Amino acid sequence: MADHDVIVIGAGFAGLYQLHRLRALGFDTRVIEAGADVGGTWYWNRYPGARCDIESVEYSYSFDADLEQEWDWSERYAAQPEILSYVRHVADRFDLREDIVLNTRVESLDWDDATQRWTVTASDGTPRTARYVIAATGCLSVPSRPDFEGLADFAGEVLWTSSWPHEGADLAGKRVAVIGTGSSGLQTITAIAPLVGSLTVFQRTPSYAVPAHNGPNADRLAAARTRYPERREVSRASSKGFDCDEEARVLLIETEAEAVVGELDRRWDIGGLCFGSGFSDLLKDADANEAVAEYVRARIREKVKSPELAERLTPRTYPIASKRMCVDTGYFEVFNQDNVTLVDLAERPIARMTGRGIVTEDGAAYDVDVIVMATGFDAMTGALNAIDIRGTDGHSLRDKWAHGPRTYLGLMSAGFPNLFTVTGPQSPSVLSNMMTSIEHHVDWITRALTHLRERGLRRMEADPDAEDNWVHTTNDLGDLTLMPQAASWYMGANIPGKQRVFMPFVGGVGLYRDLTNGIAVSHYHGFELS
Ligand code: NA7
Repeated sequence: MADHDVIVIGAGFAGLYQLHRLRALGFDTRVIEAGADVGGTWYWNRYPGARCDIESVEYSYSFDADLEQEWDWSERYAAQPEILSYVRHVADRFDLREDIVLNTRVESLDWDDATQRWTVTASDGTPRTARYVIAATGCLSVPSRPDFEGLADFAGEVLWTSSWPHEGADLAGKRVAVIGTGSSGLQTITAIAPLVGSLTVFQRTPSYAVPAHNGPNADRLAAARTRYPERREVSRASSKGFDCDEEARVLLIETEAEAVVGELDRRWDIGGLCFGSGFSDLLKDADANEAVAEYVRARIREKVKSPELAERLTPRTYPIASKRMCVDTGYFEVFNQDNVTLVDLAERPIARMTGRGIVTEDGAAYDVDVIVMATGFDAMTGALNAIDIRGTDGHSLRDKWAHGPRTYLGLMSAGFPNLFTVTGPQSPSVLSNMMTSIEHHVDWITRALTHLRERGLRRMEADPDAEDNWVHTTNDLGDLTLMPQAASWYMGANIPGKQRVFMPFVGGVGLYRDLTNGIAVSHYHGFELS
């Protein structure tokens, strides 16, 4: 039996940094990773056009000043191969690989009250125990694979953006269908449109997208390198975890319409997700939201030549930013190409797949060589629920979370001692720059384990009352916004049968950081330590 101080599940950005921190402090730590290499999200999502929608000088580790200075980010928004090279570089540079077990999926966790340890069962059959388990399992790591009738009969190739073949896929000249128009769909569609023979896009809900204005990064990188520490501090204190020039302007009290448009123009020209940070009432007031949404709709109309097509590509049924906004580079213009067709599933839903392609409910048949599924993820809770986790008295986490996740601070769940989650549900994670949130959680957990060790303590658990309060707080805060109005993956709405409950903490990264650090300083108020 291999016994460790800590087992970390997942060797993505979170798991690697967690290993680095704990090992430096002398904790015997083992990371177990399902993939054949490190990288997590960036190992699996290698579809054409895959790219981060946070700027590279923000979406990178801040824990090592030399690393910040050494690594060259070639573009404003890094593409997947460059991010994967960076993760691999970090694993090598900090000698992390020796403590990582690859190609191994954790299947179950069982808490033993007598020994105060977790038994970790994984696909390699090696028996392992650990005092602490840290789930660095990612928020978008379990693909949603809709059960389309007849899919098995399709004679062509089916490709999933979330597990794209490592050897790549030759789409040149082929008839390709893409199902899904979230970030992955938009990026794939834009990248493959110039090379495929024909492209048929199956859209259930149109996305709001802001321009990336991607490009070479030399000037931005040089500027960032002169002030990385200050920049990171701003990001840590911000609401979204990246430096966004957050002016607290209130759209509805702006008396001059030109002032609103001027600010939106300014942010549109800068590009990226800071577009949504100009007005503090964007997600609090329906009229303010509608004004910004209408601005973006007008931009879509400018890009798409056919007014009818533009209308179909225009989101109207949910508030802007209540789902993750997409960041695009020429997505809408793709629909001006003669060989690109949009199928609006709101009007004609998919009925089934056949040997030749896709048939919609109105009987129209779309014959294709390849179907690309860009259908998203079982977000936030999917990866944890995929593991059979049994806490005190054998209670299951899946059962506990059947009506939505229940955590204290998104870090622990009552009844599951010594089990921590990095960027878990009810933390800001998916609403933020994931790197800022990952580093904060890893630092917080590391500090907690050090606190326990220094005091000869062996067990930490969320108090049920503190957890209840946190669940209410996150739900109530969510309800103060327009976000629950969208049928989004933040709500679990994309997974049939999943409880609809708003999962992230909307209070912002800076507030959450102060709160959680304050709780650590107050000797972990709301946790039971023994
Ligand atoms: P998303 O954003 O969940 O997008 C998935 C897309 O797939 C979305 O357009 C869905 O439509 C569509 N979808 C899902 N299931 C179906 C079925 N059954 N039929 C038709 N269309 C379907 O996932 P992404 O991978 O694009 O992006 C995830 C995150 O990665 C993103 O937010 C960034 O943070 C990076 P729907 O909108 O549900 O109607």
